[in-house]
Amino acid sequence: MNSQARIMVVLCAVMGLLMAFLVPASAAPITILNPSFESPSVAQGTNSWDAITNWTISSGDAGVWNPGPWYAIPYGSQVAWMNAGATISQTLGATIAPNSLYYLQAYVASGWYNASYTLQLVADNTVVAQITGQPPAQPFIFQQVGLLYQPSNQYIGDNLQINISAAGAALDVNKVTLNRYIEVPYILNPSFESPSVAQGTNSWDNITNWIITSGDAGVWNPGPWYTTIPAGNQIAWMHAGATICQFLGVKIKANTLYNLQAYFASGWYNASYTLQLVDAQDNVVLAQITGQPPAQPFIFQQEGLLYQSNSQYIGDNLEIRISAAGAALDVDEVTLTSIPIPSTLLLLGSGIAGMALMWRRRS
Ligand SMILES: [Ca+2]
Repeated sequence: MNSQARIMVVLCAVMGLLMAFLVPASAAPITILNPSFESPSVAQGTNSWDAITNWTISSGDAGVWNPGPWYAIPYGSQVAWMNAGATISQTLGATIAPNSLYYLQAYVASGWYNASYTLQLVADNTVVAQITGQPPAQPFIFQQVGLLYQPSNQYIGDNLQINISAAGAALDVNKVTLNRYIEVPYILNPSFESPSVAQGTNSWDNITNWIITSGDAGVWNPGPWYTTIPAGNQIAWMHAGATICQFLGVKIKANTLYNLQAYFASGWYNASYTLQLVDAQDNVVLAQITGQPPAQPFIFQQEGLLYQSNSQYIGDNLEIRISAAGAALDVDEVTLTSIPIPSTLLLLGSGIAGMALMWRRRS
């Protein structure tokens, strides 16, 4: 590494650190009406029949129940009861926002041994995420269950709907919550708008905040070459054999899920990309993805990878590397975001892997 690169690394580290402090990760609750089934209010030991305020009973029989001494209830004094075959739904007022990870949770219980629940998130009349399971075998004990949903671009702006279904036997439900984890951006000049160049022109071996470690690369303002650019007016161009990287001020945190994404395109048929998340201290590739941009020239497609922090690398700085092979590659809008993994989700490692696969298929 030459001295200029070293200085850039230090600058990146300082600026990245500042950004990390200015934009803390946070969970924002999404409003669910009557989330804990306290309305309509009923007397202890009684229930409503096919009436739950703000919820639609789209199949079967369901209502609210004030069970009194039957239950230790997580919130309030009422639960929703659902017979096997029942589904309750609520369409939320909030629209799906980009750079988000949604976490739907509910408490489920049953007085029967063979009850099962299904939680679903629906967008644009499509089930986008679901989880099915059984409440605790011990009767009348509530357990919190949940699912993660990372929206793909096609659903941004749509309303989310929640479905809860019961099968096998009667199910009780309490306190439904939906949180949006707002992802934290870490990358400088992520969409290659700097240095700014005139339409139809490009920079050569100069991309602000990025280090070109091999081959030739720069920014390009392609104008009419591209009908759609993911962000701004400029993209990065990379010749075959080129690698660009950025050292981030972000240190790897425990129990964190990192999501690295970028848009790729090419004017050639045999271009391929490699996107890597790297431990900069140990020079270890933590996660990578290799593939080809769309066969149709000058069409961008988003690709990405997920990395769940491993205790061995905690405290080390992250680096992003992007490489081109085969033919010239164009890149835009690189995003690295992270969310702290709630402790209950650490048990759902397979669910996270499943989500990654689903997400890749859709993109
Ligand atoms: Ca751009």
